[in-house]
Amino acid sequence: MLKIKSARVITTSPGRNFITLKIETEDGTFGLGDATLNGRELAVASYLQDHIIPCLIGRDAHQIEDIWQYLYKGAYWRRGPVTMSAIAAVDMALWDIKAKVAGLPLYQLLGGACREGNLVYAHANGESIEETLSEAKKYIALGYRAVRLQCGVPGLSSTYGVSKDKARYEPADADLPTENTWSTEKYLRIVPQLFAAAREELGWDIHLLHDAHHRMTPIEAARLAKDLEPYRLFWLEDAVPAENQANFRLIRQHSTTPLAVGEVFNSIWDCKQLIEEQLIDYIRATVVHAGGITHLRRIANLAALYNVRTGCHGATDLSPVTMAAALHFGLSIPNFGIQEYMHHTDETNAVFPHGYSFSDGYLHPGNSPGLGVDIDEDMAKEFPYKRAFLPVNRLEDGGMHDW
Ligand code: GCO
Ligand code: MG
Repeated sequence: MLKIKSARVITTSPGRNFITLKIETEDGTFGLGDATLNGRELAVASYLQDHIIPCLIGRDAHQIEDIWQYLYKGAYWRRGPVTMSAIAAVDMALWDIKAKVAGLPLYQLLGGACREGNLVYAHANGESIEETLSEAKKYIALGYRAVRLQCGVPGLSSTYGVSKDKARYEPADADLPTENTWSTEKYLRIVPQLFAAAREELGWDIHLLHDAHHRMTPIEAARLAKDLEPYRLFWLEDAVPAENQANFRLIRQHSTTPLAVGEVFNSIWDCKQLIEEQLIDYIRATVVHAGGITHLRRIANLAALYNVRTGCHGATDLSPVTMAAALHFGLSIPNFGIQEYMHHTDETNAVFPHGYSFSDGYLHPGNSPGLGVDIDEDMAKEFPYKRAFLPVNRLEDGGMHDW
């Protein structure tokens, strides 16, 4: 029995907001869990603070599965991003503690490494096709083997995935939601041109990815997937909103472009039909928003039965704690596909010192016991929470659309 002595929520904003759970056990070991839900951070902080932490004290930190079931079934109200991010934070922290007590990097407890590193993809974006490709070349020169390409849409003043700060894309940038304007027709004209130019300039030895960010209807997405076929994408992401999982049938019927979805999913139930009907190729659910390592492992195991591989979400609104957890997880599962990787700010890296490192296109979680991530609590205090919303999206006639 390893009793949980205390748990607390640390809110910090070193460049962007992060919610971190720190659990301490009576032998003095501590574990960290990420609970960041971009644009809705304080809801998860309260869920942890007010509804989870009081139930954790005195429990056996080693009983990870039992605590997961207790928090999931015990709430009565199931699933949802707030609940599942809070449970994920507890789960990550408990795995961190267990691995530290064992004196092993977490991936060893999950079955050991079954690859040398996690293949990652970088983010290249620009206002124009040219600018996007010149960004992509910089990543290729750094050793990346996979790059996601996003470019501006002529006729629209802004679009998803194109930022001023080339190193990272930080959409939650305003005290109240920014209003963007969207036109699928305009978007559908530029994307095939981007990828035609990319294959011409970058060649065929680099994996290319694209994120459509849930804005098309199934038939529009089918057309884009078909138009992109000649350029052999690694994946087309979030082609359509996936609440209606059957949406993907239509895209599948028309195209062999591989499909990825799931960064907003928070449980195995959100992807059950997509996986069982083999409607996707990559599942993007990740540790923080999908109930932690315990639940993501269930999703990955189901996916493995149907030849679906993982491609965990890894934007900068997921903290280094999630990145580390995803890397240990990715190293240990047979059906790993790729990991998204966008650099955090220097301030974030300073608040969360970590052992993972990039080399030759791959990220490795490192070999220190546990997750291999710490938090500098004094420094964290220097960066108080700053309200920040994700943008909203309207069509050219003013009607609300998916962002
Ligand atoms: C991605 C995502 C992100 C999200 C962001 C929202 O593929 O990386 O789409 O860019 O928009 O995580 O908080
Ligand atoms: Mg995405």
